[in-house]
Amino acid sequence: METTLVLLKPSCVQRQLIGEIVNRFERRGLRISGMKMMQLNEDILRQHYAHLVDRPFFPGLAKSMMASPIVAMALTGVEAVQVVRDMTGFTNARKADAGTIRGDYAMSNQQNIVHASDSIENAAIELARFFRPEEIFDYHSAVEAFLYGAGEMG
Ligand code: IDP
Ligand code: MG
Repeated sequence: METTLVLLKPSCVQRQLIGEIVNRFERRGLRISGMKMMQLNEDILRQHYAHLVDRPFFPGLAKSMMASPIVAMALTGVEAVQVVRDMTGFTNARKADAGTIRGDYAMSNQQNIVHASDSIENAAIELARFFRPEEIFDYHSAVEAFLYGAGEMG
């Protein structure tokens, strides 16, 4: 099992799509291991988007991510990092495939509804950035035997 980080961005919260997006992850069979609303600040965004701080669009990106609270989620499942990333779709929502979250709910390269960790290594770093250890719950999912075949859970 892997756990990955998803952020429901202000573009999701403001458009009142929280329930709809959470529902897509639940329907897929991902287990919600942690979930909370947070107000981000410049400090955490400079860490989270360290690969983009020198880009000209960073100030606008940071502003958009602080425009309202966000919802942080920890999602758990077999190969959850790649599964969630595939559900998220291409960064520029106008180029994202229909059927992905960005391809179904967004029109922007920046206001693209969700963040999802892009590797197992980054998922661990990002989960630790947004959650305290006690905010992530390792509970048993009662439907697991019907979500996965024998041996698939490793
Ligand atoms: P990702 O969210 O698909 O992993 P990244 O390249 O890691 O894409 O970029 C992080 C976020 O920065 C994007 O989701 C988007 O909100 C914003 N972003 C990326 N590229 C641009 C751009 O060219 N203009 C404006 N915002 C951008
Ligand atoms: Mg990224």
